[in-house]
Amino acid sequence: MLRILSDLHLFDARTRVRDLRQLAPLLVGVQTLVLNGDTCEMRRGVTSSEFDELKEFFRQRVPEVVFITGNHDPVISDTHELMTASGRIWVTHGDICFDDFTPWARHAPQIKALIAAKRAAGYGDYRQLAVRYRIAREVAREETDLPDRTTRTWGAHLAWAWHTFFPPRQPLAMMRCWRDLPAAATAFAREQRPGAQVVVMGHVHFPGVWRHGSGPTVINTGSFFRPLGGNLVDVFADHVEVRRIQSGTAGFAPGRQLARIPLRPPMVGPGAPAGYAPA
Ligand SMILES: [Mn+2]
Repeated sequence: MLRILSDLHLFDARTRVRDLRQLAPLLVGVQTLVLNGDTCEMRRGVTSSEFDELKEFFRQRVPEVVFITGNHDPVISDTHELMTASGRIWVTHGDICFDDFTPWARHAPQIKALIAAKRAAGYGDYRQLAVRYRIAREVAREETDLPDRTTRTWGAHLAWAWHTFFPPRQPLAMMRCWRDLPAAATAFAREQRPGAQVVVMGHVHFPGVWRHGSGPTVINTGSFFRPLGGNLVDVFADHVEVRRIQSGTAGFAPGRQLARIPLRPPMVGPGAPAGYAPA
């Protein structure tokens, strides 16, 4: 079984994951683990030995691990998306659904300026996924106006809260993104990944399952932050399951099933999406 998690935000002062071993119950029986972005906070305070330790933790427990990039870990790998189940499932972090990636960020003006400079420099059509991924990951590497997320003191928490909730433009922008992501993901999938029946994203930290008209089912896996928490996605041969991630004294574990989505037979032969031969 292939399991998708996202937004662990390891090393961030507010993630509920304080020790990697808390994650062990989520890895039992998993053949392929897909970490769909923002696995760790790489832009401040992560040493290369901490980074090696976390990669090793997963690789010791799961036969195959796929690290997909997010805006907080833009250099964790060169993988920005995954098409799985013969092209029926599209997995990507989700920031590329928004023209300015993280519209709720306090440093949104800097993000906008970096994007504008790259678009003016002729990176290509901004509607194209390859262009989006390239610009998004370069911007994430170049951002400098970032709050301190990794210091665990009351002063640092207060500064973070102030920077996150004031001015209130920021929480309002975040709620707009909660509202807009399912429709944006549906539109993007229809254009760029028309064979996808299921789209799995994280990024906005708002877990849920949506379907707009005849579009694909959009799943958001939330995060490991309070208060909304997260969901996991399990991919089987003929269906997808969404389950709540529950937390207890033993750490995090798969909880109750929230949705079960049957997969249509894979598209093979003439008319199948180019490049997505069945595994
Ligand atoms: Mn993100």
